[in-house]
Amino acid sequence: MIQVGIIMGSNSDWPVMQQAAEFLAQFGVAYEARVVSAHRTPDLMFEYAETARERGIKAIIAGAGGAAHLPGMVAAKTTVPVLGVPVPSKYLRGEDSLLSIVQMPKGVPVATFAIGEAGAANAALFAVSLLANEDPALAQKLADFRRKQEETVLAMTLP
Ligand code: RP5
Repeated sequence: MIQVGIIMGSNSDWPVMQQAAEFLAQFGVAYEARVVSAHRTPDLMFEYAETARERGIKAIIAGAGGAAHLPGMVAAKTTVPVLGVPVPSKYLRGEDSLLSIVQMPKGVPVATFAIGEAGAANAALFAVSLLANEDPALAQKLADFRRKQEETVLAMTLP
């Protein structure tokens, strides 16, 4: 059963959002990835958000660039946690995306991550940690991941 939905405003967002998919795959979390645009396919966006909970989706990672309304509008139509990823934009380097996603009015939260690949990766890791609350095996995988990461940094040398 699909546990995490990854959605994005355009297929041009995929090089960034692919990071989220790769991390979820690494942890064995079942996910789907779809293009759902707030501006270009608003009816699909509403349908996706409205049916997410009944389909068993536990978290939605939503990435968009520019006037990035997708995460906020999806959050407005579902109580499934929405994790927003600002995708770098052509002219404002994603600062527009970040500000569009992060400044939600009180009452409809979107957990907002860093601009770009790091944000997509961390959104996936955050989704894993949400799922790990109810899944001890997944919690162990997350602890192993952190330990390996720590070992990698401890082994770093400088010229
Ligand atoms: C947004 O517009 C998308 O999320 C994308 O980041 C941006 C540009 O889309 P394309 O013109 O590349 O389709 O809706």
